[in-house]
This record gives sequence, structure tokens and C-alpha cells, in this order.
Amino acid sequence: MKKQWWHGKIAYQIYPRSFQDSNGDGIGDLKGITSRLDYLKALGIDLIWLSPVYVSPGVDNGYDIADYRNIDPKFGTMEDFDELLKGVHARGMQLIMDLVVNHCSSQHPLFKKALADPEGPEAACFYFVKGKNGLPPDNLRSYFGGSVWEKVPGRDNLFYLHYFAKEQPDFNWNCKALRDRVCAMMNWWLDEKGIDGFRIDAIMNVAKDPAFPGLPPDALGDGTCSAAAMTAKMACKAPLILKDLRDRTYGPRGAFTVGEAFGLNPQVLPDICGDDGCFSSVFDFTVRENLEKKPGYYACEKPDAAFWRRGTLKGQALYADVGFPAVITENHDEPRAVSFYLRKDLEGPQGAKCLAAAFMMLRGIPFIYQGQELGMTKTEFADQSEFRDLVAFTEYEKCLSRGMTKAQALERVSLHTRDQSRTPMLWDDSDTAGFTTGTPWIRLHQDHRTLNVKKELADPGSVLCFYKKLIALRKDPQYSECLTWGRTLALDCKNEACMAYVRQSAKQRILVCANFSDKPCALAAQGEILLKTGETALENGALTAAPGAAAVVLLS
Ligand code: TEU
Ligand code: CA
Repeated sequence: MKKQWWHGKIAYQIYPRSFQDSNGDGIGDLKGITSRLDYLKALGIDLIWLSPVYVSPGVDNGYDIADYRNIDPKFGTMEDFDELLKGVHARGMQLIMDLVVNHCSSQHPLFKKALADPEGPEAACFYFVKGKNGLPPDNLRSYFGGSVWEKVPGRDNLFYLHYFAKEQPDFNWNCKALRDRVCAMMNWWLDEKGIDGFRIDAIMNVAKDPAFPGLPPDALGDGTCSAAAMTAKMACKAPLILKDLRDRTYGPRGAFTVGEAFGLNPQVLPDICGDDGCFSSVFDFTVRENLEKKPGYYACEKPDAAFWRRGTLKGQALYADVGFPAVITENHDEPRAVSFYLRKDLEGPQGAKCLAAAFMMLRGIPFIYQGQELGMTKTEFADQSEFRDLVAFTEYEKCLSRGMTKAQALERVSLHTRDQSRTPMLWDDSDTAGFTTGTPWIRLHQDHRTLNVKKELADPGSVLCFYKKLIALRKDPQYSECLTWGRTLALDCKNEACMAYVRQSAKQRILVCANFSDKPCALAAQGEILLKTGETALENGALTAAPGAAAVVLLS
């Protein structure tokens, strides 16, 4: 595998709605982000991924785009964007935008024209398909629930396709005119605006079987099958489409791309993220995919640290000889990892630091999600009216229909909801956590008086300061070669909840051990502790770590 400039970067995801509000309307915005760039720089961030800020009706919080070349007024203006980009570059950082092109918004002018004339040229950019006697063409189920097919108003037997909400019609990537439009738009952002690359949303979904044959019903048991299964089935077809996209846009420009690519298999990986792959990198979702297979929140209890450990190490092995993954434990679709994966008694700063050590030393580009560096835990939603995500509402109903009580449904949705990671960033101990002077669009985390940037910056033992140390260690010229490119060798600790691995380069071996169990764990090791948290000891040829402790050891 060729070494690339992006391999040593530390990335940070900003969910603009929830990062920093600058005008008191309770919604985070671009000016707010610009005002916090020094914070990110001081943390050690090189690359910022901005979730969508384009013009959008906001059905899926910006992942439904109505105008790809303008900024939504709730986030500011194009001038605000230019300011932000200037500020990022002035600090030696880079900015990548979210590219959402599996689908657009039903309010996009192209789709409006298509809907008005389903036999016209614009309609060729989407999927308009005849049904079966007024019923949908096949049994595929949207990621957000219900059929992927929506009836065209005024027509008895014609449907359009949407893998996500019905307000997010899927583009037809077999249509040349559509591809030309997307490429022109991307090149405009790269060449005219000067952004540094893209995070590419839900991208494996572009490969579809145009015969729409349907698939065998899955575990939901209502005769439908998730669109995810179709995407997985079609995975090997995606590179044909995506290499063309690459060659016409970011490829020749040397821009960085990270694909959100669910449904990969080992056969397709080299084509997706190898040396001649479609993208610079892809997110490793090995942990997540095991959860996504479930037919709904109702069928999915809280996972544990052993589950996280197994999936993470499996992902490290999967990419080892193929490509350089982007590694995550949280994003705007996933709950806070400290609460989701760890035991109750580790659901706090100590557990957060232990998880940080295990995560930040992995092979790949770490993408830290806003608030993760504070050790943010689960937000307590008092009742269902506090949810904001469209998925939370459908999943709540699904829980009830499966016989859960309202209290059980609230608890289960609270565990999984995408709203968990979308509650406001906690900047200080004021009433609204320094996020806004108004009323936040979604409730604040209950611990904002004690869990916030201001407090953690002042406390050298905080989660935030520990993240800084981990980032600095990764970048330390003495160890960066090994921590960037070294292989990951999984170690067996005889304890499922203890994560241990060695990063190994030609010259060095660095051991990482993080104990998420309730018993001390011990490993044979000799050398020098580079960084640690909690109670650890390195003596008599062994490393011991108390529950919740972690250490990074330079092996001799
Ligand atoms: O997500 C793609 C995706 O398939 C899943 O993460 C899915 O949205 C989630 O598991 C449903 O509970 C991307 C974005 O990250 C997400 O925010 C968008 O909603 C989605 O695409 C549509 O653009
Ligand atoms: Ca605002």
C-alpha cells in the first residue's frame, strides 16, 4: 500500500446544527464554527468534516439537499462559508464537505420538474417505475421504514424510488445527464470554492438493479426486505460508477475523500479503498454493521465492550493489507460510545479515557465526533416529544407495536436514537452551555454544568486533555511511523472485555491495552509506558491494568 499525505491526519466531525450558535436562534451556524477554530487547532485537529450546510428543507437535517451550490440561511451565507474556509486554511487545517448524491430533496428543482412530467428529461435523473396494479414495484424497505416506493400524485400505477425518507428521492446514476450535473457541482466546490475534499454519503446505494426484482423478506417479518440488502448485493457494481466519478472530479485534483460505504465485502474492498480505489479512505463500520442488520431498535439491546472490541479488531484485520480506513466510535448517526458500549460503572470520564486510548491508537484516520473528546455520555430524554430525528418517531411506534410499554419504548429509542449525538456541544457551565443565547433546537445534555470544554481545559486530568495527549503521541515523530502505518496485531487477553493490540512497524512495537472489564487484566510486556490512564503497572515482565485503566507501552 502506498503511503499518502492524509494517513497521518487527525479528523474531526462537526454537526453544524449542534456545534455553536452565533445569533441566538438556537441553531448552530457557520459563524459559530469559525469562532471555535482555535479550539480545534489547539486540540490537534488537521481535517474537519462538515455535515451538510446546503439549502435544505431539513427533513433529514440537511441530508436532503434542495440546492447544492448555496448555503442554507439557517447556517448563514456563502460569505460566512468563505470566512470559515479561510479561517480553516489560515490555521493549516483542511475542510471537507458532505457530499450527499445518492439522493436529493424532493424540493430540488430537478425533482420538482421530474414529478410534474414523469416522462420528461428530468425524470430520467430519478427512478420512476410502474407498479404492479397500483402496488409498489418490489418489496424493498426504506432505511427509515416503509416502502422505498412513493406513488406519483395523480398517477395510479407510477412510483418514484427513495431509499431514505420519501422527501429524499434517489438519483439514477445510470443517467449520463445526472452524472454530468453532479461532477460539475463537485468541481465547482473544489476549484471555485477551494474545499479540500468530500465525505461521501451513503454512496454504495448508487448501485441498483434496474429490474427491481425485490428480495426475500427479512427478519422484520412483514414481507419486506431492507434496501441495505440490495446495496450489499450490488456492491461489486458500485466501483464502475464511482471510478468514473473519481476520474472526473477529485481524482486528478488530489483531493481527499472518505466514503460512507455500508455493504462492503472483502472482494470489493480493493476497488473501493485500495491504491487504485474509488476513495482515499472509507469509514470502517464493521462494529456498526452488526447492529444495522437488526430490523429495528426494538430488536437490539445494548451492546457491550466485548462487542465493540471484536468488531473493531475484525475491522483492523479487514483493511490491513487493502487500504487505510477512517476509524470512528461515534458520529451523527450513532449514540455516544461511552454509554452505548461500556458498563454502567465505566460510564464516565474514566471509561471515556480508556475508550479513547483503545480508539485513538488504531490503524486508520481517527475521526473524532464533536463532544466525544469531552467524554459526552447519553442524554436523558424525558419523553418522546424531546426527540427530533424522524427515525426516532418511526422506531418508537415500532417498539410499541411489538408490545413494549411506553416507558420501555422511550428507553429503547433513547438508547439508539441518532438524536443522542445531536444534542448541543457543551462549551461552558452557563444555562445553555455556551452553545446559544436562545433556546437550543434540541435538549441539552443533563450534565452540562460539570461536563464542558471550559471545565475540562482547566483540568489536566480531564478526558479532553487526555485526547490532546493521545493526538500529540500519534504525531510525535518518535512514534508516528509506527502509530500511523504499523500493523495491528490483536492480542488475546483471556478477557473478552479487555482490548489489547500491538502496533508493529519495522522498527517499533507499541502495545495498547484498555481494560473495560470489572476485573484486573494482565499481559506479558516489557518496555516503557508512553501514556496511561487509571491504575496500571509495568513490572516483572507484565503489564497490569485495573478496571477502566489503559496504557500505551513502547515494547522493548
Ligand atoms: O447515513 C446512511 C445510512 O445508511 C445509515 O447510517 C442510516 O442513516 C441510519 O443507520 C438510520 O438509522 C447517511 C447519513 O449519515 C445520515 O445522517 C443520513 O440520514 C442518510 O445517509 C441519508 O442521507
Ligand atoms: Ca444560529
